[in-house]
Amino acid sequence: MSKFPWKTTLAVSAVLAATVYAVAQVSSGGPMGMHGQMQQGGMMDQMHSQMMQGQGGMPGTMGQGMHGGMHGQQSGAFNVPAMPGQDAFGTIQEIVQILQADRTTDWSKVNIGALRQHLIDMNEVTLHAAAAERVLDNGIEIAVTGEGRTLEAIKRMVPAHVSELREIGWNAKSEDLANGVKLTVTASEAQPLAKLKALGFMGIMVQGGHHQPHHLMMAKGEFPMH
Ligand SMILES: [Cu+2]
Repeated sequence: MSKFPWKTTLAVSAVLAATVYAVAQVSSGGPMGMHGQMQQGGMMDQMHSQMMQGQGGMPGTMGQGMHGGMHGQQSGAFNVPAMPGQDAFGTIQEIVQILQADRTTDWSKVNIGALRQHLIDMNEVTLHAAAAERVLDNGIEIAVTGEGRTLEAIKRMVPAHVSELREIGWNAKSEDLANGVKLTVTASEAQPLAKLKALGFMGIMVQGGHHQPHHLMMAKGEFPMH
């Protein structure tokens, strides 16, 4: 009846026994399975109660992801997973949890769709924009280009980021290109040329800590969209 060679079945059973088996109720059909189940009974009870504690103690609001993850790694025990999925998904989840935990949230203004569009912009600019960097005598010039959705994201994000850079004391400016934006950063004592060259487009884009508060404002409908 079996289509699979015995050795393969045994190997699969072994893998199951070593991983999934200890936590969940797995088929007790194989000889290894039966053996493992009997030996690990006590351990399963222990892990089960750990899982229950983890669920009971899980905070429902902000900071949960990172804290839970670190805790899980340190203890090395089975626990509830901390990772929500993709980074954008997790970012939105965290913001929604903050809004839900805040009694003053004005749901008539909340706009999670706007935050999602911004996170798509961030994805486009970070992962899909082309960045042609040219080193000048006293700075760096970067032609950030793309098409379609990527181009839209570049036009929104790069000039907005220049404003943020200027606020934290950088000599930055942007200029429209047909297929993107030209970003120019002039070197200074605080931002020497060697550093600008090393940072390049994305190293410059991540300067400042404005995204986190801006994301919350966008979600609350308080951020002027471009
Ligand atoms: Cu952002």
